[in-house]
Amino acid sequence: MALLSFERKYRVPGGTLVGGNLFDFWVGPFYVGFFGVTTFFFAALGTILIFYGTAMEGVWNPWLISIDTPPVELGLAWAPLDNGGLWQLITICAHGAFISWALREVEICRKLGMGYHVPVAFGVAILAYTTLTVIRPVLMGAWGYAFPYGIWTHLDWVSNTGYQYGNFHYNPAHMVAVSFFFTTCLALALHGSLILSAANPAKGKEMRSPDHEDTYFRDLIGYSVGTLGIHRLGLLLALNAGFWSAVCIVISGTVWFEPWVDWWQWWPDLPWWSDIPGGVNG
Ligand code: 07D
Ligand code: 07D
Ligand code: U10
Repeated sequence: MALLSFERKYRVPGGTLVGGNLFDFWVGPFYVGFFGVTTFFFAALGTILIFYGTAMEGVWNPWLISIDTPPVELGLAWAPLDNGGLWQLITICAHGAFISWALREVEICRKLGMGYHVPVAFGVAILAYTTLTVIRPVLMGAWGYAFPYGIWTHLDWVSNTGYQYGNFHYNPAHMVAVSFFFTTCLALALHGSLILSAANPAKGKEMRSPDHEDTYFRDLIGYSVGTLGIHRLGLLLALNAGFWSAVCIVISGTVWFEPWVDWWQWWPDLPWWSDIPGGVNG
C-alpha cells in the first residue's frame, strides 16, 4: 500500500483526551492534538530559556553550555533567575514537554485502538528523570542535589555524586540496573540477529518462518520464549533497567549516606560465620 493511502486509512478523527476535535489534525507527518501544542509550547519555552541562560553566561561552546541548579544553601526555595531560577523554570518546562509527549502518545494509541505500552514505557524514563530532578532533591531538602543541564557538567555531576558514596559500583540497586541494561542489549542483539537470519535471506534463498526461529533456540538452549514472548521480555528488561536506576539514585543520600561498600557489611555479619576466629570479621 502506498504510504499516502495507508495514512488516509489510519488518520482517523477522535480518541483525543482533551480539546475534542480542536487540535485533531496533522502537520506533515506529525499528529498535533492538544498535547502536541503543549509539547511544542514547553519545548520551545525551555529551549529559549536555555539560550537566555547561555547568553547570560556568555559561553557558546555547546559542550560547555550549562544551566546550573540553585546552590544547596537555597534549599527548596525559589531561586533568583541567574542563580538556579532558570534551572527551576527549565525543569518545569522539561516536565511539561515530557508529560505532554507521553499524553500525545496516549492519544495516538486511542486513535489506532492500540494498547498503551509505548506511553507506559516512556513513563518509566520520565520517572527516572523526575527521580533525579525532583523526588531525590525534595527528599534531601535542596534543588542543588539535582543535575545541571549541560553536556559536560551533567557528567561531572554523575562522577561527583558517584564518588560521594565511595565506589558507586557497590550500590546493589546500581548493580541490578546495570545488569538489566546489559541484558536488554543482549536480548536485542539475539532478537535482531535471529529475525534477520530468518526473515532476510540472501538473494534467491527462501525466507524462514517463526517456527524456524522457535526451533533455533530449542536446538541451542532447549527452550524458546516465543515470538510474542521475546517482545514482552525485552520490554520487561528495559523497564527494569530504568526502574532500578531510579531506585539506585533515590536511595543514595536519603536512606544510605555512607560509602556503598559499607552496606555489604551485612554479609560478613551473618550470624553463622561472624564469630569465626580468623574469619572476615577477624
Ligand atoms: C539515542 C535518543 C536521542 C537523544 C539524544 C539526546 C539533548 C541535550 C541539551 C546542551 C540515548 C539529545 C540531547 C536534548 C542537549 C543541552 C542543554 C537516547 C537516544 C541524542 N542525559 N549521560 C548523554 C541526557 C542523565 C550520562 C548524551 C538527557 C543523568 C552519561 C546526551 C538527560 C545521568 C553519558 C545525554 C540525561 C546521565 C550521558 C547521549 C535527561 C544518568 C554519556 C544520550 C533529560 C542517566 C553520554 C556527553 C543518549 C555522553 C550521555 C542527554 C540525564 C549520564 C547529551 C537529555 C543525569 C554517563 N546524555 N545522563 O544517547 O556522550 O541517550 O555525554 O535526563 O557518556 Mg546524559
Ligand atoms: C534519566 C533519561 C530520561 C530521558 C527523558 C527524555 C529529550 C528530548 C529531543 C532527540 C535513566 C529526554 C528527552 C531531552 C530530546 C530530541 C529531538 C534515563 C534518564 C525523560 N554506571 N551512576 C546510572 C553504569 C558508574 C552514577 C544508570 C554503568 C560509576 C550515578 C545506569 C557503569 C559512577 C548515577 C548506570 C557505571 C556512577 C548513575 C543510568 C559502568 C561514577 C545516576 C541510566 C560500566 C563515578 C544514574 C536514575 C539511567 C541513575 C546512574 C550505568 C558506572 C555513578 C544503571 C554501566 C561507578 C550518580 N548508571 N556510575 O538511569 O541511576 O537512565 O539515574 O562503569 O544518577 Mg552509573
Ligand atoms: C519501532 C518498532 C517498529 C517500527 C519502528 C520503530 C521502535 C517493529 C514498524 C521506531 C524506530 C525507529 C524509527 C528507529 C530510530 C529511532 C531511534 C534511534 C530513537 C531515537 C529517535 C530520534 C533521535 C528521533 C527524535 C525525533 C523527534 C522527537 C522528532 C522531532 C519532532 C519535532 C521537532 C516536532 C514534534 C511534534 C510535536 C511537538 C507535535 C506537533 C507539532 C508540530 C507539528 C509543530 C507545529 C506546532 C503546532 C501546529 C502547534 C502550535 C503551537 C503553539 C500554539 C505554541 C507556540 C508556542 C511558542 C512559544 C512558539 O518497534 O516495529 O517499525 O519504526
